[in-house]
Amino acid sequence: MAIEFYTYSTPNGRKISVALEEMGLPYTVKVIDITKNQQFDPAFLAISPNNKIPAIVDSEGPGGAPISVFESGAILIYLAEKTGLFMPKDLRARVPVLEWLMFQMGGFGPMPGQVHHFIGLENEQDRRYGLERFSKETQRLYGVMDRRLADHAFFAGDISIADFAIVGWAWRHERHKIDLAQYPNVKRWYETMMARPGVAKGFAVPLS
Ligand SMILES: N[C@@H](CCC(=O)N[C@@H](CS)C(=O)NCC(=O)O)C(=O)O
Repeated sequence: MAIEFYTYSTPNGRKISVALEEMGLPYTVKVIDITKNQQFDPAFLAISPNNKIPAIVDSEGPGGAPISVFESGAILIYLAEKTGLFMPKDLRARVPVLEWLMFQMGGFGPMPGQVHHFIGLENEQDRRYGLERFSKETQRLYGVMDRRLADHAFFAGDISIADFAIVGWAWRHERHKIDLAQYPNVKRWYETMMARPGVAKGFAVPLS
């Protein structure tokens, strides 16, 4: 049975379509139009109590019973555990996957997300402080990623769910005003990721 994938075409939603495609898991898209407040529908809140996409329902969960999962990081870990793909079993090798996944969840998502918010404000006074603060932090995060990728092909050695999480946000680099030419290692990694058929399909599948 296909996994039900509740989503919209945003960076957090795209992380999961990329992972599902790369893992070769069958899924059906259930669009939650967050521009029409569908994320507040009681049926959706029952599986995603924080009223945010993405969420999944896997009818073939652990022990064969259905399970729902919200929060994109939790979904990525669940899918990796389910398939045995894109996250090593060995604890030492698993640590960098979790580190870079949490780096994305706690920073490289919330920070560029704030740039997307403040950049859209019309009032210059409201916009200036937030845009400056979150743009600086976003640039710093790209610097951190560039240093990591100077001697790693992917964030955790082999390609992993951490790369799927990060590419979801790097996909919007133009929106948060980042020129990848200034971060050559990120650029090389981004182009490698986008050239993968599974990643390309994950970004092309209609989610809205
Ligand atoms: N930490 C959450 C963040 C999810 C998130 O921010 N989703 C946004 C779209 S990218 C959303 O659903 N916003 C609707 C709302 O806040 O009402 C995750 O990674 O799953």
